[in-house]
Amino acid sequence: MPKTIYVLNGPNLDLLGTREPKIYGRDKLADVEKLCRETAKRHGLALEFRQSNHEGEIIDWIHEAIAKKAAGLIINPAGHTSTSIAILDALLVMKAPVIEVHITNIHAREQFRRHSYISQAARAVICGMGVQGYALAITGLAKMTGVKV
Ligand code: CA2
Repeated sequence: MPKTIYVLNGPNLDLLGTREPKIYGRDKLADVEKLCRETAKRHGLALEFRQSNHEGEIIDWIHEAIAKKAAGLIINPAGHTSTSIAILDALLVMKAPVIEVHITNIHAREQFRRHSYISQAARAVICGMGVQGYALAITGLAKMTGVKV
């Protein structure tokens, strides 16, 4: 049975590639999912890829990942990054590694984007690498979880 990892995407990321291409690029969320599926497959990992505009749904999925003993979790918390103690609390329960991903370099943007509650639960944070950050995160998780290709 392959190990499963979760990739969770927060609010408004369903708009990726349709608005603000100068900031977020032209790839759609479906392209990001394809990239993640290809990368996970290369590393022999099964993948759950999800997006929600609702904080509670994201928390339910983190609980699901924990209950199903996921090998790791990647999260782009989007707008919840600087506000959600609830998502942080859910992630702190997870023993498997968590990687926080942002498409943009949040530290080079507005002040309010620079503080992340989520980082306190993250083994690693990748930001500013565009959507390739997701592939890097999956490769990093594969190394951390010791999956052999
Ligand atoms: O850089 C990232 O990945 C962010 O997590 C994206 C969030 C933003 O709130 C964070 O500060 C940084 C925004 C996600 C919304 O994505 C959109 C994509 C296209 C058009 C409109 C929003």
